[in-house]
Amino acid sequence: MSDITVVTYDWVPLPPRGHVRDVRLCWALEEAGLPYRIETTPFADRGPQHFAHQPFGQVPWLTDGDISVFESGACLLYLGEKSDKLLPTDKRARIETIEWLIAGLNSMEMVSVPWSIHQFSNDKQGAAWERVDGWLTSRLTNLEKVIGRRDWLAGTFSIADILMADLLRLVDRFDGLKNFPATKAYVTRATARPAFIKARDEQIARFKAADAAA
Ligand SMILES: N[C@@H](CCC(=O)N[C@@H](CS)C(=O)NCC(=O)O)C(=O)O
Repeated sequence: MSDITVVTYDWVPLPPRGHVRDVRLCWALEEAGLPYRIETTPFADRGPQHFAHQPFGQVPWLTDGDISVFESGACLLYLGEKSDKLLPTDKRARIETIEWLIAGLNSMEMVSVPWSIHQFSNDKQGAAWERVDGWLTSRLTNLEKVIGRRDWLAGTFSIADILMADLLRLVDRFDGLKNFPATKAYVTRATARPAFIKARDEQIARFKAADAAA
């Protein structure tokens, strides 16, 4: 029996709306057809209750009965255990999914996040920007070769694609995929899925409702 709650902020400023990482969890839950609830935690005032679940004061986390999981990658792995639509049971496909999930987090997102911070800050001059832009270009050049040969990273659609496509769509938002057509097509393919559209649109609607209630 599933009793899953996804916890996210009660409000965020406009720029990150649609990109807050609870979308990864909701996307996965929608793909798997698992029931869930959303709960919110204050963005402005992060108290001990928040830090008890997420030691960095961030979101998302999920709870399932008395289990609490933080880090979007860990949450995706946790949800993957509940559905082979998210994480295959075949041994080879399973480890391929896990390696691509971790590659998304540790080889791509560690580069795409600093790159996006430069973009959000409109700080695109100087040595630091050149370095991070070159770093991302190098990662995307290698990823492009892989994605050009397959629809999904581990054969069939999985949590690895949820993670990878979600981080890449932020790069795409700043036109960072313009020289990487296969990667751009991959993001388009992933984000055309009804489960993603529902998860993203509901996130945007929630934050808009919070504006209206304020
Ligand atoms: N590695 C974490 C990153 C979480 C993260 O960056 N969350 C953002 C929202 S998407 C956040 O809470 N930002 C506010 C902050 O860092 O204080 C994960 O994947 O869950």
